[in-house]
Formats: sequence, structure tokens, C-alpha cells
Amino acid sequence: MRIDVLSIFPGMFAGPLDDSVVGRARSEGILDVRLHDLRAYASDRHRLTDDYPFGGGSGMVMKPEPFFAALAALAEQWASRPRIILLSPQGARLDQGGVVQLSRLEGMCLLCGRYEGVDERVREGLVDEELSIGDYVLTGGELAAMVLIDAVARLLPGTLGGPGSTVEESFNENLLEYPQYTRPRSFAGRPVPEVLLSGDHAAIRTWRRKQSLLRTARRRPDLLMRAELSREDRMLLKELLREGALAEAAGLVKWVLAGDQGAMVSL
Ligand code: 9D3
Repeated sequence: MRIDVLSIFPGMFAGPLDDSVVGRARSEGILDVRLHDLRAYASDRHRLTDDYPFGGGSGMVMKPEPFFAALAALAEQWASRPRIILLSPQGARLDQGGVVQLSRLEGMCLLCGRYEGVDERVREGLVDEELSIGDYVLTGGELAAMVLIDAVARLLPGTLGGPGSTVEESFNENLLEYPQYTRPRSFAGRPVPEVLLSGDHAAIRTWRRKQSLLRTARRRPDLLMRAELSREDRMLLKELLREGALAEAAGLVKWVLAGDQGAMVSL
């Protein structure tokens, strides 16, 4: 996959994309990240990429010309036009489903905004999709672009985590992970749960599934409501209810087990 990035701070991308899974994907030619300094495409002699907002107000707005000039220059290099994505707080929230879809593209071009925002003509004339990485305020789109690249890179064919572990992943979709342990068997007076040392693989699988359900119910009830629950899952949730393990999540789990969510959502 080729990813072009337009930013006035291309230097920000140095560290995060150089090591580990992303670094390997790049050195193996699975991922081709091309950083472009937006300032190089500014039209005025001061190479300004921002200006005052029409209508007044505080803060600066990114000028449209550098984005248009940069994309015109890049169009010469592209065999086909990649998906052009603006990272912005007004974008749709990126989630793992969106990351999977993006990972199937041949290429993307990421536009990173700065200041208070980007001239609307950039959206109207250039952008295919606008994405946010969450409801908190960053200083610009660069870190969001790096998050997107990191999440997409690990799914590319040939990288660790690439299409392959999908059967297990879809099974675990919308559930949090179970607690994990490694050596030593006892640390700081805390032993590893007995079942994990038992060698009873069926019992281990059931314990892990139950822990996943417990964690998800207590920490992320929003995910539990979307999870595809098997008959065994329902049984495990009933056990957790009976054991009083669900605490404040008990009400939600009773509602999930009642099984009328489809009706509720369609109302
Ligand atoms: C005062 C209004 N602000 C909107 C919440 C203006 C504003 C703040 C921060 C405009 C741009 C930015 C810079 N942020 C991004 O460019 C950005 C972002 C983010 O702040 N949060 C989550 N995802 C993203 S993607 C790009």
C-alpha cells in the first residue's frame, strides 16, 4: 500500500513509523509512506499555509491553494487516484471496522490540518472522506494520521497480524481481552490463576471467554451490546450474574440476556 501524507510538519512522522511492525512493513516494501511538506506547495513568497478567517474570529485557517497544488503535483505520480482522507475533529470516528476497510485500499492520501481548521473548499474539491480518531482535541492531524497508518499497517498482507488471525478475531469481535499471565507463577504474592496451569485446554478456553465477557460487561457495556453472543456466552453471563461478579453491570447483562435488543434498536 502506498500512503502519501501532506503536512506542514512532516518531521513529526520520523519516530513512530520507523520501528517495529510499521518499520518492518516499510523496509519490506509492503508499505510505502511518502511524506510531503505542504509548505513547499505554498504559492506566496512567504510560503504561508494559513491565513485569517473571513468573517472574523480567533485562530487561523489553512489556505486551500497548497493542498490543491500538492495534489495536482502528486496526481502526476499516481497510477490511479487514491482515497483522499482529511484528518479532522469533524470527521467520522475511526474504528477497527473502518481500519479493516482502509487496509484493503491500494493507496491513500492523508491530509493533516493544523490551526483552527482547513478552508472548506479543500473538503468540497479534494476530500473523499473525513476521519477523526476520537473525541478529544489534538494540536493537528499528524498524530491522527500516524494512528491511522499504524492501525492499517498491521493488517496488510505479509505483516504480523495481517489477514490470517481473522477467524479468532471475528470470534473475539466486540469483546475485550481476557487477563494474561507469564512467568513467574507467583509474583508479589499474586499467583497465576490455577486453571491456566492445569493443562486442561477446554477449561482454559472457557475461563478466558468468561473473563472476556466479565471485563466487557463491566468496562465496555457499549461493546457487549454489539457482541455476537453464543449460547455458551449466555450461560457464562448467567453464571457471572449468579456469582455477583458483574456488580453495576448486572442490570445491563440481564437486559442483554433477555434478548430483545433487536426489537429495542429497531424502535
Ligand atoms: C475550537 C474548535 N476546535 C475543534 C474541536 C478547533 C480545532 C481543534 C483541534 C481544530 C483542529 C484541531 C486539530 N485536530 C485535528 O486536526 C484532528 C483531530 C483531533 O483533534 N481529535 C481527534 N481526531 C483528530 S483528526 C485531526
